[in-house]
Amino acid sequence: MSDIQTPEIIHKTDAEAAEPQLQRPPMYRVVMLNDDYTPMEFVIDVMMRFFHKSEDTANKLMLQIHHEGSALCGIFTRDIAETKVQQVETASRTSGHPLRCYTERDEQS
Ligand code: TYC
Repeated sequence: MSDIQTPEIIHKTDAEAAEPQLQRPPMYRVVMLNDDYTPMEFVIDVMMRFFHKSEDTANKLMLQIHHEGSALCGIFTRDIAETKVQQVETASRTSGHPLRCYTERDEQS
């Protein structure tokens, strides 16, 4: 027997090679911030319009932001998260309010 070590070659079957390499996309959290000026009703409306929250959930989230400073509105793919931030900020500025939210990578997903 020869001492020469040959590298191990791993062959994939045709079926394995044809398998799509599926990976979940990175996900992004949209977090809304408190401020002293945006009316509570406007925040509730934004939660319902852009994040599809029920009135009850929207009200609870608004109060959470008001008391704690911020709350999670939803977790989305990057493009959708960035679009939500744009939609909220455009609607807020158009109505003359300083409401802000931001997006951050969700490390859990
Ligand atoms: N703090 C605001 C007020 O007292 C209400 C508010 C709640 C503003 C949530 C922003 O994301 C917010 N009118």
